[in-house]
Amino acid sequence: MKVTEVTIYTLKMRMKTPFVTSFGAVQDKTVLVIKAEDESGIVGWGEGVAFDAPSYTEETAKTTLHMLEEFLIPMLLHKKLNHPDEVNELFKPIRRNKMAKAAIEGAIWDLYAKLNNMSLAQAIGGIKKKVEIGISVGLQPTNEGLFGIIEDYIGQGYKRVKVKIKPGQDIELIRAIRARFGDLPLMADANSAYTMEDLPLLKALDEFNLLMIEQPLAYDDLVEHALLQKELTTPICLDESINSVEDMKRAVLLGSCRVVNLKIARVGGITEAKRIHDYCLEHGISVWCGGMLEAGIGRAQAVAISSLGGFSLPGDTAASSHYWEEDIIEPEVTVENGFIQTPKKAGIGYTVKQSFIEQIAERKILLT
Ligand code: OSB
Ligand code: MG
Repeated sequence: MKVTEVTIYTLKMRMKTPFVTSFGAVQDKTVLVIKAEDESGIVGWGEGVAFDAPSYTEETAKTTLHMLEEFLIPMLLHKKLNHPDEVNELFKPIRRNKMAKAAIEGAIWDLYAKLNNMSLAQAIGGIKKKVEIGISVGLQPTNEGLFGIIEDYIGQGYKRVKVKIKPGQDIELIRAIRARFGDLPLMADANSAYTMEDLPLLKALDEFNLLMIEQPLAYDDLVEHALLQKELTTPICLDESINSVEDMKRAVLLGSCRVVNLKIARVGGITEAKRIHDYCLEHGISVWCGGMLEAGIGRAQAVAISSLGGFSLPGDTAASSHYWEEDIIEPEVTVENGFIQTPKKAGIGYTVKQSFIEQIAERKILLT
């Protein structure tokens, strides 16, 4: 493979409803679409998924665009590659900037799979014909509103429900959901909203038999999560705190979690995500695939990685229609009885709607 030109499209996509977490709301999602063309004319597609504000991680849509334009894509252009794993190695001199790296690395994986006439899932080593899906529901203004949404998604077959919590919207909220929905497979995601001062409250949540509690403490902490896990019967799932296989090793050494929410973008790409998956399998950590409110290309990558054998719990990769009036791929991603079929076609397995992208793009940047 040798990439001879890369096009970056910047899109602003309006979500059907704003997604609210303990750190804020997202309604207009900036989507970077990355098109990488090989010397043979074959095209690979990637997606930049960072948010506009640096509140989930330190990256933003603008910092990822900057890194891609000024550093990452120039490093990659006209370089001969035998395998997409080499991209991870190539980018090692650039510190962090994981979502920027993942955006272009994903395009190289798609290109590689297409050049070898394999599905992305196959290229990664995926084995599952369909992947199991849950729903992540943002904070809602009222409990009644939240109950309506949960009812709707259970009715559609989603396999588990994740709700967001934050101080003031936590224990009574979970109690109310349990009272209303009984033993529904339920978990809570705090997006780092608590500290060890909240230990009594976090311990009190044990009563509700949550599947797990996601990222209760600081985004950059592993030590206090380990102390907390010793105090809780509920498994801790780390999201923000795991950004590399090295982080995962430290978390295992310390006992910081029993579960990991794996997002390709957060860890710098598919190669690193696969390494974390393999490490977790060997060390008894459960793995599932999280979401970044992605458009279709990122969603397709999530489906592919979820087809790896170690993804043993339902992921957050909901149907395209949960987020968008119109997605950038066809067919759109659909969920039936709580499963997405792993596509068999070459590459990401969905067709990218280039004319739709051209039509809605705010900017188009060509790098050669
Ligand atoms: O913590 O997993 C998270 C959305 C935005 C930022 C952070 C998170 C989330 C989600 C939604 O939980 C996942 C999705 O539906 O894409
Ligand atoms: Mg999370």
